Amino acid sequence: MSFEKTPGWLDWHPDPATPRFRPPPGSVDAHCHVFGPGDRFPFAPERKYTPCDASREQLFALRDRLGLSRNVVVQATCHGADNRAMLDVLQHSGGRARGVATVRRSVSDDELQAMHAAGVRGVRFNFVKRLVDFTPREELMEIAGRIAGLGWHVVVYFEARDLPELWDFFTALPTVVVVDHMGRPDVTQPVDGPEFGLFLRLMQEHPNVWSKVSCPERLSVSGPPARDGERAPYRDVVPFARRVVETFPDRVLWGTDWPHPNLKDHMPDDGLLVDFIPHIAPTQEHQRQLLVDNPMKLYWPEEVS
Ligand code: 0GY
Repeated sequence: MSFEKTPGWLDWHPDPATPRFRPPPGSVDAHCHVFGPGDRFPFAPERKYTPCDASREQLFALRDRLGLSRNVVVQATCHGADNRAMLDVLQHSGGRARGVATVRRSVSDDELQAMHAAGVRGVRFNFVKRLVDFTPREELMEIAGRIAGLGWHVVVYFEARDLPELWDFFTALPTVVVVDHMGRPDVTQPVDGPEFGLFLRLMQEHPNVWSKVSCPERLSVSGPPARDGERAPYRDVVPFARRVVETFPDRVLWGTDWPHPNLKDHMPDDGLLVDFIPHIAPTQEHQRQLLVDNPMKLYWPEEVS
């Protein structure tokens, strides 16, 4: 089956630069996706966008090129609750990929067990209205209760302005809760302002809440980076991500977000995204926690002594 891409769709970067920053051995890309390929894994009828293809072979090639060792593949909304493309990655990764699924209330215990055996360790609840239709909170809470028994966690994706309304739901979840992209702050607001302050308070008051310090290319308003060695890449996002890393060094994760769905202005060079890391985690200790220790604890605990 062939699919027509959403008009204006930006394809992933075909030739990313080799990063100047060398990630520590065993580093994990803890937020990435695959798209199709559509002729093998058709996109879901309820999707809000139709992307280009982005296969597991291409994901593994990027992993190696960037000097990373492992992937956490997050189910993309264009596949709805059909997790086959994501599971296919896990099954062909030689144990070097884990997954985060999207499931509906109708999922059976046998299906959850099979996903666990394949390497799924979490479910994602998406509250970004342009990406998904509304799901009642009680349905999500029921799913969270079931996956808690497997030792999985919940990944949540939302925009900063919606945090006040979502607060009670998030803080009632019975699992580790991983927030995508720092809750999508408006980086034109002060890092010490009330909006980001609420997100920091969520993490401060709830030690089960983790954050991905990912997606500077999505959050930045200062535009694409210059590779001139003077300007920090995505410099307006640096104070936000650095604050989270330095305040909660044992609860942060990093990821490329390849193949970067729904970008409008520019497609990032994934090599530059790796070069962003030392700006937000300047010390080797924080780099190791962000890229190795924390994702290993969450996704490969059996390998952590
Ligand atoms: C991201 C961000 C986006 C999309 C999705 O699953 C998805 O479709 O996550 C977005 O459009 O902001 O984290 O990949």
